[in-house]
Amino acid sequence: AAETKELPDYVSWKDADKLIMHTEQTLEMKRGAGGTSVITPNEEVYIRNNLPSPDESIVADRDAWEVSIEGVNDPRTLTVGELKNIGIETVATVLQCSGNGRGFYEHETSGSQWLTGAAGCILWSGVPVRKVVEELGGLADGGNFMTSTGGEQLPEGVEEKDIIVERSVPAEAMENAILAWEMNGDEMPLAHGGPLRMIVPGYYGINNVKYVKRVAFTEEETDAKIQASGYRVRPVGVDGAPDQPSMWEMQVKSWVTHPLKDSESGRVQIYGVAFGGDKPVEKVEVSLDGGESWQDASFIGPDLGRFAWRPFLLTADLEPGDYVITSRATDSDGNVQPESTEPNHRGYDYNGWDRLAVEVTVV
Ligand code: MSS
Repeated sequence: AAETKELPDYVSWKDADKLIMHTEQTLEMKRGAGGTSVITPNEEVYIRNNLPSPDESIVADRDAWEVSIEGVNDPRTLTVGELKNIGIETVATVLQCSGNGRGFYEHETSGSQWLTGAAGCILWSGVPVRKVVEELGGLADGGNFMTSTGGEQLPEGVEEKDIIVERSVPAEAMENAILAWEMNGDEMPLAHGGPLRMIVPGYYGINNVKYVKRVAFTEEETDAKIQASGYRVRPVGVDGAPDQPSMWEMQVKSWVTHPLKDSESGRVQIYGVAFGGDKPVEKVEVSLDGGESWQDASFIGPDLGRFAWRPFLLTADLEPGDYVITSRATDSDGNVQPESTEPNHRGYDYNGWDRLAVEVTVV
């Protein structure tokens, strides 16, 4: 998967040199791409599509795109044009695939063998969902979950519930959620969910439904397969089921993005990214000896809020030798990134600092 192939049409505008193409529907950002200025450029942000991308025609008249809002006292279908008139807010979030790090597990897993690059830090602009709910008379009774439906055209002859991208999150997530039409200052690219995308800060990628056509406050979680049995954390060999934890809030994580290769001795800038998932990241430590000893790193760049990641830096004076460089983040609740991650059937979110380490020879 590692060699560069020609990018498919819907992402032809992306920076092929910075990406690894696993399949036409899954592109990973190379480790070390993305830069140190907090925000990941759109050209480098990973792609994960469970279904083929919709046709370009859905972004021809962006303001005309419709989303139906249900489970409120005054349910209505609103256009993007109308949403733009209700309110605007901007939020920075880490967008990370549930399977980011799958390639670090030792057990056999199906799905893209992502390493660190199914993640980016992005500024989204749109209308706060809570403002839309307010505008439509508030939540109706029994709205326990916020259920978002993707606008893909489904192929004929398949059971809709088996393939539709429809995700439920606890209704409280609405407090921070945004219906976004802008990504890092550009109109939302089709590949990332234009004309309109549900952004659920602090939650795994799958909950950030693209080309969203329906937002319903529902009593129960959707019975769509992608929710009922997909994206469920369970032991290796066990089938997915609704009583297992869903891939909702993200966990504390960090990794080094430089140096990745052999280095010259003397002063070396060691940096990477760290985030707390749905909590702020408080601290990052760096180890040069595979976790034997740790030193505090400092954060660089502006703090864009608790859902963003923070680039970190440790300046070290390195003698010639072999180093195993890794990082360990702590969130504001004191959760520390673990040494290794328990295997789970689908290989979700590997956050162990052991296998996220890089081996560097200094000469
Ligand atoms: N949405 C829709 N509509 N469809 C699809 O497919 N996918 C998911 C999300 N959303 C989808 C959606 C996933 S799964 C992810 S990660 C994300 O998205 C991604 O994003 P981008 O923009 O990067 O591509 Mo895993 O957890």
